[in-house]
Amino acid sequence: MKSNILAGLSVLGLSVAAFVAVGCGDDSGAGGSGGSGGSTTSTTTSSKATGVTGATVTSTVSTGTGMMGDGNDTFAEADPMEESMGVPFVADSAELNPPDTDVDFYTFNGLAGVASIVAYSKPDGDPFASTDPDIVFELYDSGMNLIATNDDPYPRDTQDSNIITVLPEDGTYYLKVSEFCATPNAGCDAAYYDGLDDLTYGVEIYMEAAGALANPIQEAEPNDTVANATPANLLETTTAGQYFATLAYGEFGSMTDTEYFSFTAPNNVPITLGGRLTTNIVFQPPGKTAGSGSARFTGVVRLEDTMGNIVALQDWSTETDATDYAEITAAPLEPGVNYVVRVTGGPNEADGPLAPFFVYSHGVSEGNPLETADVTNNLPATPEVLVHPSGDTDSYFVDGNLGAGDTDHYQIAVEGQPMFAYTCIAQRGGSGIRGLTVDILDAGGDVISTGTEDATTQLFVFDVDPMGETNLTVRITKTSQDALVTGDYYRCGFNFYTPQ
Ligand SMILES: [Ca+2]
Ligand SMILES: [Ca+2]
Ligand SMILES: [Ca+2]
Ligand SMILES: [Ca+2]
Repeated sequence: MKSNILAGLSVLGLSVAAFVAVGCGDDSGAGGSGGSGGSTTSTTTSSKATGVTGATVTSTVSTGTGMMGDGNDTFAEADPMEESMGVPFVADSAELNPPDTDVDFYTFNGLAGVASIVAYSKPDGDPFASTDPDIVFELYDSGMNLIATNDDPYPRDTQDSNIITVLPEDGTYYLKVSEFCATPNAGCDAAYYDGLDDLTYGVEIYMEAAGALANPIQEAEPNDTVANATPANLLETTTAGQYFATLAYGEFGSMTDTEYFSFTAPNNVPITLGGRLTTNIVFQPPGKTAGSGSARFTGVVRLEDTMGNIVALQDWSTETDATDYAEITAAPLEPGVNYVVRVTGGPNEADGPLAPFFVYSHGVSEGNPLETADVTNNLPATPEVLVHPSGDTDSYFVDGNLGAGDTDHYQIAVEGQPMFAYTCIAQRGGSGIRGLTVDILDAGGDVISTGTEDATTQLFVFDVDPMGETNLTVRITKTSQDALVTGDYYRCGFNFYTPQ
């Protein structure tokens, strides 16, 4: 996807995620780094993190199938993928050349069950680099029927595609790889192609049935009450306190079918940056043209403790946008406490040729630095002064809470930059906050920018002129709290920049 607006959105969103990933410890090599290492404590950082040890596959097997005169332009010419340790792969020397017209077809031996198909093209640490192709995946069954598509992953933490689906049966599948600009109506200009200087990519396919996923959890029916919830604890890596993301899945027998998964919040995740233990739970959208291929939307998702408190709730039952997805983001967890994830089906998705399944990735991590002056930051005269994360002089990140009657003020330094952007998530991350509002105040207390969130609108404002101010004050308020949901958490990121 090439949209500048969405790119900006994702870059900022990524910054929030990437900073969270720092909490995993720099020694992990994981986080937002494109799935290397295969371990992470956060699904925000990368859904690729659900793959096990796959990162070594392309580097240990050097001969590829993608460069053989590029004769793989049709189903009939599809190249069989190689396979290593149960992971079908395309070596990362394959090319989309020329990028505006080339498409590459492959076949692989698919195994029934949950699967994660991952592209590797963008350079490490630069998941939106304009020098490398913006990959799009299309997955077809043995009859060459389209069953799933992904341009950019959900959540959009890179432009390297990631299809997460449940393969219906063992057999041959086709994977079509193309540049986003080669898709119909992409409308890419010459400058874009001029900027591409590395056309290579690779593909790896992690399947549960091949033992190549870190922590796949299939529901065990019946799991329709808290008492018979399917156990879905996170799996610790070889590094204490670091956890693989769980990839949990099941099927909705009907629109109102409800399933429970249980887990205990880990009590040993390192908290080193002033944050708290948080969780992210992200569902893949259904349908074949932009999603997993499932025939049903995910409706209502809840995170509950065993006392029945609803920490987070995401009601997606009226959501039918093909590329929106249910997520719980930045929800706080109490270490050592038991929780359940409660999942209820949504509307039928006519675009989905596969079973009415759901699949979600679930990770835990230290969140952004938590607000520390909840009482004094009520007043604009005494805002809480935010500090940059280590090694980043353009951004600020904070997690906070808005209790009844609460107002939070933060001070951020402009650092001489000509533009800034900000994003926050509360309701759209499952918080009970309603009507989250961010006002940006100048030194005189006048509002120079306002952003609001509701059930269908992400709070994301960009290209804001800081009006020559040295510091800006951020005021965060809400209009109400959902009657059912106890969680009143929010997560924000602020980024100053020079427009390109
Ligand atoms: Ca080709
Ligand atoms: Ca893409
Ligand atoms: Ca406050
Ligand atoms: Ca507060």
